[in-house]
Amino acid sequence: MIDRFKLISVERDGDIAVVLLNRPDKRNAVSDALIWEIEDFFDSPPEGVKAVVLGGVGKHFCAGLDLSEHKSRSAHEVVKHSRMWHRIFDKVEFGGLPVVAALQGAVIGGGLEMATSTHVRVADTTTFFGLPEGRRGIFTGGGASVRVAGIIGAGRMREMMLTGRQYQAEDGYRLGLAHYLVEPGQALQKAKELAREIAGNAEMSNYLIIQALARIDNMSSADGLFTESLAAALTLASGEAAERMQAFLNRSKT
Ligand code: 1HE
Repeated sequence: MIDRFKLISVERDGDIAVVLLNRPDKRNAVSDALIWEIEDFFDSPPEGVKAVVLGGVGKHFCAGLDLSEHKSRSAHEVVKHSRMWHRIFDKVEFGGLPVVAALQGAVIGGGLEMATSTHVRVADTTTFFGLPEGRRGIFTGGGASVRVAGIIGAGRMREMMLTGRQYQAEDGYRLGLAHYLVEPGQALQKAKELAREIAGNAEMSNYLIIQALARIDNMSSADGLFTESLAAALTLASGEAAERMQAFLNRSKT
């Protein structure tokens, strides 16, 4: 256990780190202090960690923005706050480590924005996904317009926000908000298994899978294909790729 944190718990488990939002009495609502601890973790993950599990203590992954901190902010303060969330969720998505989310209960508003900045998402069947911003008189500010719309499409996201509709676990899984659906209470276990598998990949491959795919998605086809060739060259020309391919061909390791 790493004890410089108060609102998240961080535990080292071999070559993975397990980071849990730890404010269950407030349903893991994201206060400034909490999101700064997430930034602190991703700025300097423990030496040797190769993959991260991100989950929440209690029955809910995360109830989103801590509404109690947002009753009276000026427009300028809100823009700066939103940009701060963008900066920190960019560190989750592009910090260089694969991140597997373990989801249960509420994955709402900023909680969904945080979840969609991870790379692999496991939901148990108690999970529900929502964007209640419209109901609260606000708009998304932590990246949902890009990351949630990128997964379910702007049309579905618009409908979700206008009607306050929540998707239950099964539907969220079908739409790609989660990649795995497991029994209640099993998400953390499954996320750890996946993180260990991912940690066993070549680091350069993991790095490029995280960095390159999202960027290629924003490029023209011609630029994307060229970037793909560069990424392929960086991995294939590495010593580790040669070793892994030889091991496969020797049937000594897959
Ligand atoms: C909170 C928050 C919060 C709970 N900020 N304090 N997010 C929302 O609009 C979701 C609001 N929360 C809920 O809908 C529900 O709390 C849950 C469905 C997640 C859970 O329900 P339940 O019945 O288990 O808990 P509860 O009784 O509603 O809440 C327990 C406590 O957590 C209570 O505090 P207490 O001191 O009265 O015990 C709640 O006030 C507190 N709590 N959620 C602050 N979100 C950068 S843009 C992002 C924009 C957004 O994220 S908008 C979505 C905000």
